[in-house]
Amino acid sequence: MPDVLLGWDEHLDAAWQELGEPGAHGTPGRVSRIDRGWSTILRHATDVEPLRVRNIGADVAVGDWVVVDEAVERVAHVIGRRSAFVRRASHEGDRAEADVLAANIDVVFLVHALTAPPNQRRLERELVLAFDSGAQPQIVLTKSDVADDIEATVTELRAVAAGVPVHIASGITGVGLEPIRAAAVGGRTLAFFGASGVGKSTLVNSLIGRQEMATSEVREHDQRGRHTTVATQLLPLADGGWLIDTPGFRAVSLWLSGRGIERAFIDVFDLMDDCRFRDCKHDQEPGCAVQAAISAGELDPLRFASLRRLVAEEAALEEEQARRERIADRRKGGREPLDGDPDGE
Ligand SMILES: Nc1nc2c(ncn2[C@@H]2O[C@H](COP(=O)(O)OP(=O)(O)OP(=O)(O)O)[C@@H](O)[C@H]2O)c(=O)[nH]1
Ligand SMILES: [Mg+2]
Ligand SMILES: [Zn+2]
Repeated sequence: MPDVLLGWDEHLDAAWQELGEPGAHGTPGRVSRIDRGWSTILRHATDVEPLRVRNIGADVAVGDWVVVDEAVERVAHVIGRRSAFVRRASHEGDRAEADVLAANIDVVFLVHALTAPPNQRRLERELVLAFDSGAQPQIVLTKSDVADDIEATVTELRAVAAGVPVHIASGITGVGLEPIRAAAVGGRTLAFFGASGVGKSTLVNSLIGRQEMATSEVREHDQRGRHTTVATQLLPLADGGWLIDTPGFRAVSLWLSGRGIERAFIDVFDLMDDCRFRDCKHDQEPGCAVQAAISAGELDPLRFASLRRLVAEEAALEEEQARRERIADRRKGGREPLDGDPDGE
């Protein structure tokens, strides 16, 4: 039986059983770090000699539970995830690929710094991914020890926070860390995401009580970070529970969304329910509750525009996926690809 203290649970156990033979061979371990084709794997919560094996060809992410082959050379199986924070990989021009930033997490902390101007549009996108992850989203606003107008920043971000908890903290003074630590009770896994320089690693170091992760100064003129953390890492908390520190990322591109958009924009969807016509386009229609709220100053038109962009982005992605599936089906059926099909060879 894999280690419950490392995050094993019934869901993972069921997914493991489903692998059957030879998948059920060997005891699963948890990926704590990935470096260019190598996975570091913990076999139990206090493993001081983790395995290091190849993961070429295996679709692994930090936090995954995996089964290693008998020769202990490579990842043989990845056990079905119970949650994962996924964005669209940012390879310009390429076909859409998923980029799994962390797996098997209980709480997603979206980290923003109180020292930078509030970025509502970024938080909205992050919330969509966080809701879609299957984990519980929360927000941490860092650098409270040096921020000027905390109230104003908090108010702006809360306006787009879809009701999720917002914590104000400092990784330097340790203020505001208790609610974050409390989220890990019961051996749960917390993952931190956000732009470079917002203070994720500083927060993680403060929570675990030692300088495990390297940190570095942001650029003075624009508060941008220097991409200090280069590898995602799973780290134990002293009293149980796990933290995942991740490299700062710039692009928050949507991956296929479940109900993430609806949940991140629940206030706007609630308004839409009140439109007079069920097929209201929220444009010029009479009785449109969305336009009424915008006129009344109750809904920021920028937030509504943001929702429209996200819905369009998701629709384009779904369209592309559907097209790829059609092509794959046709190939399976042994028929020729259609003329002019960019994917047909
Ligand atoms: N005053 C103050 N400085 C902080 C706080 N948190 C982080 N910093 C500083 O901000 C800078 C960036 O912090 P990091 O923890 O490296 O940021 P990060 O989010 O891990 O950045 P990447 O690894 O590049 O994604 C460092 O100089 C930290 O000392 C805080 O709460 N208060
Ligand atoms: Mg970092
Ligand atoms: Zn409407």
